[in-house]
Amino acid sequence: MSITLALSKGRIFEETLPLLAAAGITPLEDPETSRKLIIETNRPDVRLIIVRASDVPTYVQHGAADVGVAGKDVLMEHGGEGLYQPVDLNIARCRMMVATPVGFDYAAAVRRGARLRVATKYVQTARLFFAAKGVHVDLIKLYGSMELAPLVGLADVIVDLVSTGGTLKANNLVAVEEIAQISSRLVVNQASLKLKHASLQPIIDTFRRAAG
Ligand code: PRT
Ligand code: MG
Repeated sequence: MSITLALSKGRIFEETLPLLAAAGITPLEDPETSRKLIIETNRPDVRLIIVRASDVPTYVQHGAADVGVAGKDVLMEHGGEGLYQPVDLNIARCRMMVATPVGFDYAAAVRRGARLRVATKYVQTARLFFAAKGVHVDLIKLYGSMELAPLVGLADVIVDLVSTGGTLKANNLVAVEEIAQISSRLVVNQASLKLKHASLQPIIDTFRRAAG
């Protein structure tokens, strides 16, 4: 039975390549240069589909892909419904943080019980995080460049991913609280795991060993 694997271009594709290699899977085209969204591999029974990072859980949940690689940030936001998450691949690591302009007294605003305007692409995750802290927030959904929002008065704080910290620094922002450590996970469609167990289990096992 054939296997469809959902990946996003960029860091997830690049960091998954060595894991695919360990499983004897080589893509026949490079998604960075090819315009094809379905990429065949050296194995006639395995193909890749190239989707937006935030769409990977959706394709796998509905069985349009049997397996995929998605960041924990994306999985927290999606909810993980219908997905089996057997392996932390330890790739594309970063941290989800609350960040503010340098000089904004976040701790004092939280103590005061101030209502915070939070700009983020992770509205569900941010909602749960601030609710658990008892902080009142107005959530502002953005699709990118969150770092801009506090600089132009759209928000008091942002919730975004940070790896080197270079983007925050360049925009005079500072991380003030960690929400979660992020890495990418292997996600598997629950029905596929049963129906295609013979083909999927060796891939899961190899990824687990290669991820260390
Ligand atoms: O880019 P696109 O809009 O298509 O989608 P995407 O941003 O969701 O995809 P992509 O490929 O950029 O990210 C895929 C996954 O990589 C994310 O879901 C995370 O799990 C993971 N990851 C790891 C990161 C980062 N590190 C990261 N640094 N994703 C994004 N960033 C961004 C961050 O949002 C911020 O704008 O990089 C910037 C900060 O980087 P530093 O190094 O300046 O701190
Ligand atoms: Mg990106």
